[in-house]
Amino acid sequence: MNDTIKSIATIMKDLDGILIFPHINMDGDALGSATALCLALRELGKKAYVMINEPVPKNLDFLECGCTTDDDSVLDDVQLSVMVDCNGMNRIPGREVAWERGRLKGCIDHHQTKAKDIRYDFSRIEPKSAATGEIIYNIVKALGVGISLDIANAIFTAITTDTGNFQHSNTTSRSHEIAGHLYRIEGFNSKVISALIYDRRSKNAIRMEGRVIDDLKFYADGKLVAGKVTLDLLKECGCTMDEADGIIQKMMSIDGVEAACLFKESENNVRASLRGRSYANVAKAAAVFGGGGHVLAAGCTFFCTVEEAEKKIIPVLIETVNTRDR
Ligand SMILES: [Mn+2]
Repeated sequence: MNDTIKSIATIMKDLDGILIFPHINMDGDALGSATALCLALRELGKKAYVMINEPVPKNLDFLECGCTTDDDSVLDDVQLSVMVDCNGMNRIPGREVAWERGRLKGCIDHHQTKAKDIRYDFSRIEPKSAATGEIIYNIVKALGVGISLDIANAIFTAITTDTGNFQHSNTTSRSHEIAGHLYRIEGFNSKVISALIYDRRSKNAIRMEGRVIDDLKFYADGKLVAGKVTLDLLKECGCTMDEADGIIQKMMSIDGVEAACLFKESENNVRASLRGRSYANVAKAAAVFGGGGHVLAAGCTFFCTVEEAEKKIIPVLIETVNTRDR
């Protein structure tokens, strides 16, 4: 059961000492939503932090406004721990101790798949929202806080990144309406923010992308495309995994492709990022392997080699692109 925006704002107004948890491998929506909420709570005079345990991706460094910390003991008294853009403990690994410090637990998210291992004092999960940033925008308004330039930049980042710059099918009139309001905030400039997010890729990252694209495999008459970013490739190109962002969008831009799968190898596991174009329910395919996400954007994790992961998931994805069940 979803709590209302108003009741969540009322709960938050009464609390102080709030830790906000974006998901691991934070993206623009996770960090943008967390930052916007943190800044709004601070506007109300509250002590709030965004709890992270990994570096902020380079293309999101402009969101750093003193909100993030990796210090578990940053607050003496934590009255609320709240997850944003995720809803399960598996999405905040390494931050369990900090999470448990919150006397109340909350969740604000837009992912369709819900974790069963966790109980919240309040939660709001809106799968129809293009970004968690849209929900946060409404909470900020319900808190009675004016949208500052920093909050506007954070919410815009959340929405532009999760909608693929307003191109994905999750984009709604509301996404544009919220963006429309942000444009009216003094000093807001979408061009500047977009350039910071999208136009700062390194030469190495572009070269790595070329290597991945050279090596793509196609299945099911070109309806499915799969690629991989291995540890060896990262090393050869002098890149980190966050520099692989955007490759899957390139794969999806190929004519005739209905679904894409990008394997990302790390020391401990292989993450498969999945995208669907129109009818391929990739959340369902991800769920077969214990993953989840949105109907057209999902992911799952394998604890084996890339080749073994390929063997497991490619047949499922071929089935997915060959089935129109929605
Ligand atoms: Mn999101």
